[in-house]
Amino acid sequence: MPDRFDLPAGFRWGVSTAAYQIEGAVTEDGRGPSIWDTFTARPGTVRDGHTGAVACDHYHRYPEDIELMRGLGLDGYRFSIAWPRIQPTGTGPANPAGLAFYDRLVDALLDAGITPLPTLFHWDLPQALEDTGGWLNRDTAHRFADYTTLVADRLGDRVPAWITLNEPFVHMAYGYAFGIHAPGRALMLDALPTAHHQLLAHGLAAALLAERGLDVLIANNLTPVRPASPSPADLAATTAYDALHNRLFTDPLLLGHYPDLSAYGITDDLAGTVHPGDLDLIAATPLTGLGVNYYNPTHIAAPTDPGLPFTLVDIPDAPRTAFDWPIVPEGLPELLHTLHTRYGPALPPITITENGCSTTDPLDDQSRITYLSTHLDALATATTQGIDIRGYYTWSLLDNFEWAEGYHQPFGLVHVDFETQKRTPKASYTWYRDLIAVHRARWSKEGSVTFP
Ligand code: GBH
Repeated sequence: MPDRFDLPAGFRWGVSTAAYQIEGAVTEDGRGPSIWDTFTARPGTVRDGHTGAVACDHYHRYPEDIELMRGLGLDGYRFSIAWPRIQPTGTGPANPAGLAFYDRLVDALLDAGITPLPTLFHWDLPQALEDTGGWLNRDTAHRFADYTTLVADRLGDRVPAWITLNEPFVHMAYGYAFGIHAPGRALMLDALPTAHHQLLAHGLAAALLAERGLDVLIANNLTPVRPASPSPADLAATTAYDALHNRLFTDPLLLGHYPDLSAYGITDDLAGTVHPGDLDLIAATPLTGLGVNYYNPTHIAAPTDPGLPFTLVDIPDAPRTAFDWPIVPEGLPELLHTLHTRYGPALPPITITENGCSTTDPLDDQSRITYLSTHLDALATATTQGIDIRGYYTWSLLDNFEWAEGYHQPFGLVHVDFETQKRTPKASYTWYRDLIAVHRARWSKEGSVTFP
């Protein structure tokens, strides 16, 4: 069986974070409010009333955090840019202090030999844009294009590859359909236009990035979808869920059209939303790479509630993370094989842009080491079966603000004491550092290094 040391030569090792989850400093240097500042201020939205106001104070402590990254020997760092730092109200000229922060961050990363991989939107929309409808408003896509121009013109000389959006499905579902994330709207299927407007934003931004000679990725949270039983009703429900979760956000990019949601019993609210030419625009700029955030598979059964054509059910017998998410490493190659079969030559090279788990063991996090090593071994089987996978960015460098769970779900290779801001590398940090070193040495010396 291939294992993680068989991942290909040149495979890129990284870690991922996101602005609102680590930066803090939410009122500093002219940053405007984001929908997460508004949402976290509302009682009952986030566990224990936690907010990202201070988070890991990365805005001030980024040099220390980059030292931690240098210690890992990383190739790349995936972080996100806070739109409300660049345009405090989501429109108009750039806030110089906001651009200057990411300028310093990028230069410090390059000095440490780490390639910056920014995500332009990781859920922290400027509140002023939410006030005019957020992603329900088509205009937000055009505002995103303007924001992209400001950032790409400033950093594009040093940042080769860009991720437009993080997990547009989760932003639609959690933010606009169920209301458990910002902006806290519970529109159920009326949230569907936010899918199209995010993809339109991607298409507009992708063209601007490509014009500047920059590589373009998107980070989709994809899941292998499995029927709870082989019954025709469960199979039909599985196809419907797959269309909504996976294909809705990937088919338009790679095939140039949406799945026919109405064929699966999903009220198709996209009809009035998609303008002529939109799909051409969304697919016009080929993705340099597809970012895949993988956490777990999803089991689906026939609907029990008339509103939706499927029900999500538990995966029987799977071990669970501290977050109670099922641990299924073989779901990762399963997902990649589905993508390979579904999209064929239209599938660009893949980068795993997130994968990881929350744990309850603060420093000796053996459960994280097991999670990461089994997923990386599973990933290696897919690379040896002809799937082009270029890199792996684990979620996350630091324990951080885990959205609706506040600081209760630690995902970091590095422990953060949120009273003192002291960073302490966990056992998984040392493990990841050694893995990167051994994998690199193996390929530079052609197999002369072995690992116990
Ligand atoms: C990502 O979202 C985000 O990009 C990141 O900001 C976040 O911190 C990180 O992951 C960890 O949450 O119901 O048991 O099947 C992940 C979105 C949504 C992943 C729900 C897994 C299903 C678990 N996820 N999910 S389960």
